[in-house]
Amino acid sequence: MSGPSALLDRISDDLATHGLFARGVLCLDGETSAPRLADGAAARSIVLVGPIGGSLWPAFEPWRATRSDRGGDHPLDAWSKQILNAVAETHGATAYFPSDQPYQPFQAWAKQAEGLKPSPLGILMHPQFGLWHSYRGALGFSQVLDEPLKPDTVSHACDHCVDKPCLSRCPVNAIGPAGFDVRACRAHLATEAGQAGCMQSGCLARNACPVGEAFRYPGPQLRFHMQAHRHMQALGPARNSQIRLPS
Ligand code: B12
Repeated sequence: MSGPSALLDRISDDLATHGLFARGVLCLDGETSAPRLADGAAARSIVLVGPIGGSLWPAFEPWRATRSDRGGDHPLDAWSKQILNAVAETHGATAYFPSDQPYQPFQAWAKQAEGLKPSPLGILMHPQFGLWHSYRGALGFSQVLDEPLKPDTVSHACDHCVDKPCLSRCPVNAIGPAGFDVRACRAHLATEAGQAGCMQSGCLARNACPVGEAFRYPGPQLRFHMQAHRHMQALGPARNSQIRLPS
């Protein structure tokens, strides 16, 4: 079999052994903001790639253990690049990564491809996986792919959540209607209480969300992401000040 959906099946097979999934597909209609392919042309389709719950951890952890440098300063990015650059080469795609600058609009892509909306934390809410999902990269293609994974309508769980525990669990109120106060969050993480709380068990606000609890990351992965969040290099004012969340 050939054609766009067969291509997607082959990509999905290649990703599955690494605990990664083709999360969604979106087509770009020759937009000027479309990311560039390796040959300089605008990408016509994007396949979003990411884990579901802790699915990547059983592949990532053993990989990291074999590296003499433990994967370097950004091990998850290094691992993702190794896998996705190879998958991209196999399938004639160009790979993009969420932490590479200039930032590609991964969340905007996910909204379009998967119909997701932001939770009060800024992280996109998935109807099944809750806040326990992310994006490790995207594959850009010169051809227009089918969008078989695109849902018609997606229920946004936060619309039906009356208590919104995510808004009241942060020990330093770093999350509120005005946005996410990164500075307050990081200052707390450096304290004894922060070390014993969020650094140990993961962001308490994120943990408070009742949606997709079965997909919560395993403890070592939660701690890994909190370390990364705490130590992420400040690259500009937005990183260290009050961040206004999307509407
Ligand atoms: C910079 C950045 C941060 C910065 C600041 C965010 C900001 N807006 O400036 C900091 C370091 C604070 C941060 C923190 C986290 N981030 Co962040 N971050 C990014 C990054 C690299 C760029 C965002 C950006 O500027 N995009 C450029 C614009 C043009 O793209 P966009 O899609 O249109 O932008 C949307 C987002 O910026 C969003 N937004 C705005 N403000 C905030 C604030 C937060 C905290 C988040 C998560 C999103 C968000 O609204 C925009 C419109 O939709 C993205 C990856 C990416 N390339 O998108 C990840 C990304 C948004 N982050 C992500 C995550 C998971 C986190 C953390 C939970 C990670 C962690 N280690 O715990 C924390 C949140 C802390 C918490 N409360 O739990 C995920 C979100 C996945 C999802 N399910 O939605 C992304 C997509 C990375 C990924 N690999 O999947 N992040």
